[in-house]
Amino acid sequence: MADSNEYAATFDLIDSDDDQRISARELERLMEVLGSPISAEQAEEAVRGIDSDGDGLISLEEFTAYMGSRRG
Ligand SMILES: [Ca+2]
Ligand SMILES: [Ca+2]
Repeated sequence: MADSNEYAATFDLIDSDDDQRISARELERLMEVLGSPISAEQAEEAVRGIDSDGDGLISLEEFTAYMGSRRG
């Protein structure tokens, strides 16, 4: 059952309510913890940029694609 997805642990960390989706609220909280607070509007904008199926939430699949593309 080993998940080879190296981003799954990070994803779980951000997904504080364990619904397997990252919401704008969770992203906002993460940035606050990281010491780079963003507004709710900025969080929603960031989610929209990563959310490829348009459900307003980031799935592990979308998160992985985003992180992978950032690495180049
Ligand atoms: Ca969540
Ligand atoms: Ca989505």
